[in-house]
Amino acid sequence: MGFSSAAIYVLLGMCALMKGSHGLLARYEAETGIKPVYTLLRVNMSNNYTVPIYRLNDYYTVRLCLDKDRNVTVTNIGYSNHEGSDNISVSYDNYTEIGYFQTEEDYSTEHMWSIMRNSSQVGSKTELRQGPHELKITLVDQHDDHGIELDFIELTVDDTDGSFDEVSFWCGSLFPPPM
Ligand SMILES: [Ca+2]
Ligand SMILES: [Ca+2]
Repeated sequence: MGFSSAAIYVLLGMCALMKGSHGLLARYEAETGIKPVYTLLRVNMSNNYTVPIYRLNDYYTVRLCLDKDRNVTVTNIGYSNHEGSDNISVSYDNYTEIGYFQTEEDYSTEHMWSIMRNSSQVGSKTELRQGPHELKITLVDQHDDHGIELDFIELTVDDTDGSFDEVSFWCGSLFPPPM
């Protein structure tokens, strides 16, 4: 009995530590809040839709509404790519580039837009101040004329006191797209 209680406390402690050190995962489908004309039906992709970023310097932005100062990490960006690889820049508020990733080249199949790929973490943890921010994803270099399709964005947000609210964090726009 005593051992079980101790084990539970150790487990609880580990959970708290994981939450404190890694933060919470906040996920946003790229097609959320965008007019249907700008989305593409891709049944193998997350939530069945993507958003094209095809031409050089085309970009996608998502608004963040910080209820307080928080540390935010771009943990993963889901995308699909056609043929040649591209360089994708990720920045905050139009000027602070936190990093970039290179998309995976693939000439193997006709269905490349339906192959889900992951950027993994981009840049390092950034402290964002309370208030509105904009996360921008820009096609800065491309090796073909097709760019990428953006599927989803995953951020890890530090939440030391349990006050994080994901809908507010995405400025209230965390809803499925119109069908
Ligand atoms: Ca491409
Ligand atoms: Ca999607």
